[in-house]
Amino acid sequence: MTNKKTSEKNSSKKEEQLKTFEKDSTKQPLTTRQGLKVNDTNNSLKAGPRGGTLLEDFLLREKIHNFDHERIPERIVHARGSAAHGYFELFESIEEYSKAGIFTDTSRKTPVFARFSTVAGSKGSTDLARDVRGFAVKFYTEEGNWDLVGNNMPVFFIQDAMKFPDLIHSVKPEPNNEIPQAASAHDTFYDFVSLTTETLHNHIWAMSDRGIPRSLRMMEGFGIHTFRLINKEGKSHFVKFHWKPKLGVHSVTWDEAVKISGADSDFHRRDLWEAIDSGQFPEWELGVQIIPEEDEHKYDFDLLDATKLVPEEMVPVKIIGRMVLNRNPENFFAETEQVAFLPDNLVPGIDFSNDPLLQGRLFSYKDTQLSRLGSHNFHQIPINRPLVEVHNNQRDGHMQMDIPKGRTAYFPNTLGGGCPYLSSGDDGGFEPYQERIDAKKIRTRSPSFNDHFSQPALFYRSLAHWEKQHVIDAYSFELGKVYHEHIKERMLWLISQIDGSLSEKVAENLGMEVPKDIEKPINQAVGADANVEEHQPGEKKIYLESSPKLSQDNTVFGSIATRQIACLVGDGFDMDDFGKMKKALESENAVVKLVAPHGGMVMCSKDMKHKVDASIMTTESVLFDAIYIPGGEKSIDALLKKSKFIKFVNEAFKHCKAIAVDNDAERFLEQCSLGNYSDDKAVLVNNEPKKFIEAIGKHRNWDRMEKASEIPV
Ligand code: HDE
Repeated sequence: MTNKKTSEKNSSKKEEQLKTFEKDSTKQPLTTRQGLKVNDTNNSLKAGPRGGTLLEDFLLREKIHNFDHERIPERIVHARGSAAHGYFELFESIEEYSKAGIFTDTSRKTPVFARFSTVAGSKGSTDLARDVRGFAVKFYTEEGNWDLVGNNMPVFFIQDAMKFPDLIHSVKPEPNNEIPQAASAHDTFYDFVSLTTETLHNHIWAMSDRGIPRSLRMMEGFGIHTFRLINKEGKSHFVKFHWKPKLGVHSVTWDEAVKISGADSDFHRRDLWEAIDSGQFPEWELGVQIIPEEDEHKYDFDLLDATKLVPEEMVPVKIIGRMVLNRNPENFFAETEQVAFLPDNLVPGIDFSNDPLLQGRLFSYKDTQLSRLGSHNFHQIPINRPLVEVHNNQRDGHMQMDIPKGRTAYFPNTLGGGCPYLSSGDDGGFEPYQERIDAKKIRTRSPSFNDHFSQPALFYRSLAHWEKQHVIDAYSFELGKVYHEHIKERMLWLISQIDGSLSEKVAENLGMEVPKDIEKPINQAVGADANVEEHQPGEKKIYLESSPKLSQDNTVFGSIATRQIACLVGDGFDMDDFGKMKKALESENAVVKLVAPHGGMVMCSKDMKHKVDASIMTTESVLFDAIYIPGGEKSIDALLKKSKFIKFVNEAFKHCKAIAVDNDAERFLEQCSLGNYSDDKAVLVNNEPKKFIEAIGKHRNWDRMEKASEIPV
């Protein structure tokens, strides 16, 4: 057991380790890479003031040479990402299941580095693409690094690693014209999806609100694969990992996502950075679903199939610890870009299952880091270094940063005293789980993976009415962008396997009919030699009517911490109204911003100057969670003179956000297109701040959705 003092020390150990690599140039002279002080970094060395540049100019050559090599290949998938440092702590030991120190020692604070990402887009693409989000966490444990490299959805598109290049090639920009960027709504993606029925489950998650999160801090995370936990006695249990955000799971609407992409394509990155910077540290609880080995074949689905989830109603999630992110990186490239996550970074007490997707990942990540980071010594980059010491007989290669001492680089040896020596399991040595195997070597897919429709249907059945409407809209948008009729037809047929009314509504939006049946060109994910009949998607089963935990309607509500509130003000705004509201909102840790007709300063009714956070010209309604307009005759007149304020409020109303106005600000609402809002629970006129706070805490007023869809913005 680590005592409390040691635990605090451990949590800052990674920070200390990174600090030894940090470079602070304050009060330092500019030098070359060799440490030579430089007297001019503005002019190259020339043969006379108007003459040619001289080859001998090593200052010019060094500067340009470094510049030429600044970029490394971006990640093939998950190129766009943002990350932060923090720690993990365990609430209670689960030693009956795992011997891992991180799961048994409650006195530890384990440093972590978490990176969130989109999948399809390039490094500079928008944060708000409809996409799966990566959720990768590196734990710097006392036994070495453990990486849990997951996503924000509990299932994956495909079942076998062999299909990954096909999936990614289909969703990425099309190879002839490199269009579209960070978007799944195009022919090649739907050509593939419609032929590969196993994709249907992850696909409907991507079409749901999960595909467009409000914040990276408001997403769940999942390890997806079934892993193993191994206890001291060597007994194995299957496990699924879950991250549950303290702020609940919340999303934006598609209309907002599209507009945010234009107004601030760094929306998620900025949100994460600012929350941490302001001391509002994002937090997730870690949960485990534990399944005894004996129960491996008890379910209607295969635990090794990554396109299936285990409903929480069938196996509850046991919360065992929490992760807090409390420090932004010092340098994006050195940390967020160079971090290398590897699903094969394991510690004793955790092990792999035979999930064929996971097995393929164990090869891919190390391989990809090599081409991305350029050297197999990437583990020596500060962000990737474990906290424990590393000793082995591996040597040399590009960018070796260590200076290994001694004559021996082989094992066994006597000349090096037999070191570095081997550790037994009792001494913390990693021992693979001894799984019994008696099988034929065979290139196939298990028939137990063939059920492709039951779980997408369970997901859809479990959604609230507003979530279902968003799914209908998303399918209609995405398929509406597909050019080829036969692809749309196949998709409509597939969607009809999820739910008849869903496919009818999508078909209506597309101006098409749902085909009654289609020829066999589905589920082409089988080899030429395989029995195609045997590999067709199986019958839809209903083993659970609904799984309420899958709906965002049942997430955590109430907190307004870090929510962005736009206060629309002009000169003369009522300071009494504003002061009271601001105090109430800030006491709940919301972020209050003044949006005015101009930049600079704005004057309140008490003749005090207030700094404007954004002029109406530079900001958009979609960047805020709620709107407040204090009274003040002159202020309201000033707002009414700029039509963009009207659009601002109309848009917030359309997106079902809370709006509060005081005194003569109601005059402003009357000019907007809200219709009769007297019974709208989230349009508050002259109400207590408490009511406004409650409305923001509900995230959105979805009861307004139908009416809001008619607002012409
Ligand atoms: Fe990945 N994946 N993946 N993936 N993945 C990569 O590795 C790959 C899969 C995930 O923030 C790459 O370092 C294969 C599932 C995340 O740096 C690459 C297969 C899940 C990240 C790769 C999968 C993920 C990656 C590209 C099918 C959720 C970003 C850059 C067998 C459980 C990590 C890199 C970060 C990144 C391969 C499937 C999550 C190419 C072959 C399933 C969060 O190696």
